[in-house]
Amino acid sequence: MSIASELYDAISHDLRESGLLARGGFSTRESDQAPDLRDGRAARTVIMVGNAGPSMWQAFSRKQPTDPDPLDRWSHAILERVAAQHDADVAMPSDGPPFAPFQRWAMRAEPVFPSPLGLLIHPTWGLWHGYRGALLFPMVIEVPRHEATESLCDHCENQPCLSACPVDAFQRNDYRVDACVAHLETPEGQICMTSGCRARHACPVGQSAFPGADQAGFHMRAFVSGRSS
Ligand code: B12
Repeated sequence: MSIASELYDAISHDLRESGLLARGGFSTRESDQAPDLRDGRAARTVIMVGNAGPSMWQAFSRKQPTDPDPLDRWSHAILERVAAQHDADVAMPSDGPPFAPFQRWAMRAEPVFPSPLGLLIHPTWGLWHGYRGALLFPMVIEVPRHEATESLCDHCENQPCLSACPVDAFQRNDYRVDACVAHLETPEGQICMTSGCRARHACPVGQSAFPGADQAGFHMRAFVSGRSS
């Protein structure tokens, strides 16, 4: 095993106690629009950090932070700590506008594809996963390779995600955010608020990766109150 993959493994290991996952990475090219590091060096490798399954929520809830944007701040602190150990810098998905193109980076890092909802679909976790940040490195690091595959959505005949929303907020290539939020503020919308987006639940892939009502409710409340994710 090369030193470079040992570094990737060390980062995965450092993240694990916080329930976060190293989710692949890539060597940058101009079109990635990766920002420079704070000290001006160019980012040569990006490693994505994210969450899937219950582990992040378990670690986060143990801390019970009460500050505003608690999950973003908690994630940021963890990423900064890991970055400091490995001569890296941090990019956060919610920093902006302009936002860093996290979904495009994610597609470079692992086999995820745009679903009809706009969210990326993962072959195991379906629509139940997210990105908490990215680590930017000034050197080239060997990262896990992923085979070229195709999106599971290409073989999904009925695309139930597109018809599950009670107010048809998701149309192909269009997400009517105002209709979604207006519904979430009604009594009928409380089922989506407390147990997660119906359209995401309708996807047959990764149903067992649903993180649980606590976490889903947290994200929905954050989305409605700040229109953030
Ligand atoms: C602004 C934003 C929103 C806006 C607008 C989304 C939109 N219509 O584009 C609002 C506030 C509505 C939103 C909502 C949500 N979002 Co949002 N959002 C973002 C954010 C911060 C910036 C997007 C952007 O402009 N990027 C800039 C462009 C240049 O980057 P890009 O990667 O090339 O752009 C891609 C996206 O715009 C995407 N896209 C196009 N249409 C849509 C529609 C939707 C619904 C989404 C999510 C993406 C999307 O296609 C582009 C090409 O790949 C990203 C984080 C980030 N930095 O990317 C999260 C992000 C896209 N959101 C995310 C999530 C999870 C959500 C929510 C599901 C949150 C929740 N409740 O749990 C909700 C959706 C509501 C629901 N029903 O549940 C995740 C998606 C993860 C994934 N599996 O793909 C991201 C990556 C954040 C994260 N921390 O992981 N979001």
